[in-house]
Amino acid sequence: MSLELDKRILEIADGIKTMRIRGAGKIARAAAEALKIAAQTYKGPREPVEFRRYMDRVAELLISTRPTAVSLPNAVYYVMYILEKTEGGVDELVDAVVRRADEFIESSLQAVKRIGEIGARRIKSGATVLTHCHSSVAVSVIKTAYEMGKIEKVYSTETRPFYQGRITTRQLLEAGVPVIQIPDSSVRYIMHEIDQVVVGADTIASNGAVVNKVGTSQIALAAHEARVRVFVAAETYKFSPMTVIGELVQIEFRPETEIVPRDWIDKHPNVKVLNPAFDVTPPEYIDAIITEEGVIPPQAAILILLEKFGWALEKIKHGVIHRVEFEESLHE
Ligand code: RUB
Repeated sequence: MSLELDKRILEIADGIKTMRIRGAGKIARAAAEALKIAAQTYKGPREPVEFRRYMDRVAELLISTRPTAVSLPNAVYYVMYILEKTEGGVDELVDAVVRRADEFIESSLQAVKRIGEIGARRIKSGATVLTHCHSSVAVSVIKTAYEMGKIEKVYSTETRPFYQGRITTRQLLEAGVPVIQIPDSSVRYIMHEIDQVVVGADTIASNGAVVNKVGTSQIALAAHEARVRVFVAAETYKFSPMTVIGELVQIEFRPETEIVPRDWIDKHPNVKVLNPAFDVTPPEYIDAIITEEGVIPPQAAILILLEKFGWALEKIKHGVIHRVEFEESLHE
């Protein structure tokens, strides 16, 4: 018989699925928080094996909510790994999960701040910057650069169909940054005014390809054509170790009703509507990736993976990796 989960856990899972909680970093932190709540509200048998089984169930539920951002499974595995490392009774395991979740959340927030500082140094004085979607990390870079007096103005795309660009615009306005909201389709027209593009990432593959909000690759293409530099701001837990062995990143397709209203679909039953939420920008169109560890060329993504996942990569190569072992090297 499976235990009933605390309402807050289900709310977080549903929040991620329905995008009330969104953005790769926030999703990761929310998942860590849900694991913490799960541990704190465990009411099952006082057997460690039962507690582990229950936590596995919560972990699987969280990972199943959205497929593209690797930050989500990376965060979950990071927290869950402590269950492999901790001995003792259920009380000890609960404490360990709570501490581990707090540690992830804290280090994730620190990383966002640090990338803001490192990234701001890469913004040139008097820059006009273009950003896409809403990335907390990209906003952190832009805000910090603005505080340093470097930003003249920012173009923020609407980011159809979900309009996350409006969140970016609002946050930048609140910080006093001059910001202009533009439709996604005007990016190439506006590109001659842009000095630098700064975007976030959901997942970075081992070859340096960046998976981010759909439209990012078109922006990168237009920037490339206009010789405008493209920077990706991303914490190291957005790098995907499984891509080292050729696993592809799954692109999420969201409901058609985000694109057109239900009654329109009903009136045009033969029209197929597609709503891919992310796309892949090849490394050739990216100038640098700004992480909390420093700035790297996209081609050096493998070095981040080797540094953070080195031990696990050996096992991945031999096909004997399982997700918890994986996590060990991620954070050592
Ligand atoms: C959000 C998106 C963001 C990245 C990075 O997509 O693509 O650019 O997740 O965000 P969605 P952050 O709105 O579909 O989740 O820097 O905040 O982690």
